[in-house]
Amino acid sequence: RGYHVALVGATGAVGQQMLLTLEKRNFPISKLTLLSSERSAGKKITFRNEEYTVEATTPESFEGVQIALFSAGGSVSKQFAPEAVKRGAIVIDNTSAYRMDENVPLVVPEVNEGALKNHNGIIANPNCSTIQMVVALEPLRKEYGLNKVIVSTYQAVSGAGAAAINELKEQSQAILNGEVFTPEILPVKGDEKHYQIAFNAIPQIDKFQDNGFTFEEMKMINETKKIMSMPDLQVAATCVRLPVETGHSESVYVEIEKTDVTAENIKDLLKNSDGITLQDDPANQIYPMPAYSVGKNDVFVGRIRKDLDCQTGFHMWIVSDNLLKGAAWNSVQIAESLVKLKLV
Ligand code: A2P
Ligand code: 11C
Repeated sequence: RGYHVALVGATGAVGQQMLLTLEKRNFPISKLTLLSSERSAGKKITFRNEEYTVEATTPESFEGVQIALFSAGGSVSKQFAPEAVKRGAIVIDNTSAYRMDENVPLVVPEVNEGALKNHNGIIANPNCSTIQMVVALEPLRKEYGLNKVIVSTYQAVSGAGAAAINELKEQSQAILNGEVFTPEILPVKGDEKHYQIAFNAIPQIDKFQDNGFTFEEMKMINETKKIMSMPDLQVAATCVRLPVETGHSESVYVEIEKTDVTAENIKDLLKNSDGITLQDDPANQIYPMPAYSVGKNDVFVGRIRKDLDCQTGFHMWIVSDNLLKGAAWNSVQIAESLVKLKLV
């Protein structure tokens, strides 16, 4: 008993975490189809003690598939998600291909699980840095109202895929050995220039847009408004890549509507909110950090404090495993919600 599940991008950094998450959650699977590009076709992957052979993705790969998880880049989703839907599958897409499409729900279950009901075959999983932020913002919106969000991110290289993780490790080793190296992947594989990431910080994630923001920053801005159904929310973002392997961190400044709220009120609220672990005890040096978030599904929040000038302003520090809540876990959580809501 279970569902025929296909995983596109099974060999990638996120795909591997999706497999581990499906296994950990004991998701009901009757048949599993593992897909990649031609490059990895034939590769063996073990899942629940059974060996599977990875296949190259074709339209026919989706025959009989009920749930298709996509994490192989936007162009692959654009090419194959409609093929999967045509054959009766529900697609959970972890790329930016369909996120802003008004016929596609963009879902973080803690925030807008109900939006799943309106799906037309494709459900979009938001960008990793957006997901962890909205999990922390939603309780504030509900309880106090939300006017403004300004976020600066400190993002891990695994967000840019397996090749970027290798680049960080090889560069770090080369620098420690006094060897020369040539950056090839970061900040953006397809962009003209590449910069050292080891022992550095790069204020560019994805390509620059005409308005001076990067695409990653625009994703955080537009996706937040859509997920929270707040088209008029004021949001600004600055996204920075750090030499951290996994775990995105965010410094977030919010202005709420209610005027008599204290930092303690917000701590109490977030402590009791779904998907959040509060780590906020400055006296004992307790705060979230990416290295300690790895392998965990929750969003970690700390450093909550009231702004010194603005009565309704608060600062906080939000950390989560970008491959889990930011990608694999949120996708599998969407699949679990579909089962729970009898939508599959
Ligand atoms: P492959 O191993 O064949 O390259 P990452 O984000 O870690 O770089 O992973 C990207 C994932 O997307 C990999 O599983 C990769 O497979 C897959 N992929 C890349 N290009 C395609 C494609 N054209 N069709 C299907 N899967 C693809
Ligand atoms: C990063 N947030 O850290 C990006 C990766 O839109 O799903 C996720 C890209 C996306 O590089």
